[in-house]
Amino acid sequence: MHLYTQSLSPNGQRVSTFLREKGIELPMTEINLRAGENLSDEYRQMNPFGRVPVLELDDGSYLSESQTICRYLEGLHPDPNFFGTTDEEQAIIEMWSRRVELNLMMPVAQAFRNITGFFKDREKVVPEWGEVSAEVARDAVAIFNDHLGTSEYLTGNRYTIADMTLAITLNFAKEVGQDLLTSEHIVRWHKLVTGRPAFA
Ligand SMILES: N[C@@H](CCC(=O)N[C@@H](CS)C(=O)NCC(=O)O)C(=O)O
Repeated sequence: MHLYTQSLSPNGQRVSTFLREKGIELPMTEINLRAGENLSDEYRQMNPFGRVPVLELDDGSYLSESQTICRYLEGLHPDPNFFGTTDEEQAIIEMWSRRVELNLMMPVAQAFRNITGFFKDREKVVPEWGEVSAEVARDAVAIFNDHLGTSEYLTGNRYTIADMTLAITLNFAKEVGQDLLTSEHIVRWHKLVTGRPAFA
């Protein structure tokens, strides 16, 4: 297997944090997003959407979507478990993962991309959409904060892939000037999660 990634990007961090949590080492190639290496015809053979990360499997096929890559690696290395064991647990973890991705990670990314114009060389930038997205992200964080007032982690008393994605999203948001770590419960939870060695 071979990982193509940009380790500082949020989705790159999702896979690298997961690898550290699992104690897995993989050969990897850093893709220079700024230089548009992910937009070449050659790269798009691996992922037609031109995004990182991509995992090349031993049979020469490719997986993209960071959560899909993590799920595949969990199948190969089941312990420790981050995707749940019973049907119910797996469904609850997936529910929270999708809530984080769709309601927070996407708006944070849209706010970053449309307010800063970071990728204006490759996409249309709409600053007003960036501002709306930043507001959507703030509203979503309030909901996660309320939930974490009654739950140690997103899914009860166990740390999962959903917590990894939320912590990485909040770290990225702060780095790009969207500090969403302002409410009591989410701050408590964030300290707990980012105190793990995989986040060091
Ligand atoms: N849903 C995808 C999102 C991948 C994604 O958006 N990756 C970003 C880095 S965080 C990227 O490749 N950006 C480069 C670009 O937009 O040109 C996943 O989970 O892997």
